[in-house]
Amino acid sequence: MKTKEIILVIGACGQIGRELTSALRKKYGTDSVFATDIAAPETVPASMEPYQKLNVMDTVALESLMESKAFTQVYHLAAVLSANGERNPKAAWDLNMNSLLNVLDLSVKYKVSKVFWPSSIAVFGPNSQKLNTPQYGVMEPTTIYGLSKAAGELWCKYYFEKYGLDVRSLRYPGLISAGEPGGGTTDYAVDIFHSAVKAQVYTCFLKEDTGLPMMYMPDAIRATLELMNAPVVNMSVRTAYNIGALSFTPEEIYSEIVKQMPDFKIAYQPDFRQEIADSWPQSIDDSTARKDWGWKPDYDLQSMVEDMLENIKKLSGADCGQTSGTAVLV
Ligand code: AKB
Repeated sequence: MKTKEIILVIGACGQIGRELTSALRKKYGTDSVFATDIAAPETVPASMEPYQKLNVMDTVALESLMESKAFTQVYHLAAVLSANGERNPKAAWDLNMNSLLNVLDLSVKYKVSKVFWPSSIAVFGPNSQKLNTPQYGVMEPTTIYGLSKAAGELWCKYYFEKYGLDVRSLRYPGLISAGEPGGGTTDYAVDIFHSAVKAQVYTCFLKEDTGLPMMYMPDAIRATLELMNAPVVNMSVRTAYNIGALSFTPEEIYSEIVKQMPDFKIAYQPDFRQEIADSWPQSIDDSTARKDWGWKPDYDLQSMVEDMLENIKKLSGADCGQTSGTAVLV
């Protein structure tokens, strides 16, 4: 007999959380997916219901929720990203690490079947291979966010090996969606669309030739669902899987947008985020994910830009956007 899934999403109001919660609800039913975030309920759209305010650092509150609901899956998305992390490194480390440890401990205690926790290309550093960065190789991240993701990956593997907890993870590249991003170095690739649609000049905080791995949100959501639904025997990676899709520079995405919005202008004013971007890979070797669970992205630069512009135009005026419903459910 198939067990009914009861799913907890932590960080449901963030850039990934909004779209993942909606995709999980399409797949498993609204009432089976319980959304939580630090945001006060009155600031959260009614479509988030069932929703509860939760500070993931509050172990007592998290335990009382997990004790009351018998969750079968937990998606722990709350994190401080790369740029914000550098503003207060110790606070970022504390939140990113201790929240993960809380979730892992309680998931063991309450016998959760599967846990998802996102990692990032930020686990790589200046000594990593820049092009086609392999699954295994030199990492040595230089941001506190990258340090916390690299250490977190090893904690996930440790909990799998010591306690049999089925934790799965992806090293997301920069994620592009109509909704607001969360304080990362790749956020320029979202901000640029909002300026284009508002007919404003976009001032980019990275240099024009800074290549980074990126992914359109519908691909990222589908990757997450595919990973979580893959047979356990196929999971050869217990840290986090490399996944790739697009790689482009600010000038390349600008050129693609200009094809549709010929008056759009860009200026460059690199700031502290340039050093972070320079430490990361330019493209990712995701052959292990392709082999283990069939990963394959759908969107290229042109189709992503077309879809984003259409979505942002539709959304202008609304502040908490969701990318198109083209994410395929698995
Ligand atoms: C960031 O820029 O910090 C994130 C990431 C690549 O994980 N988008």
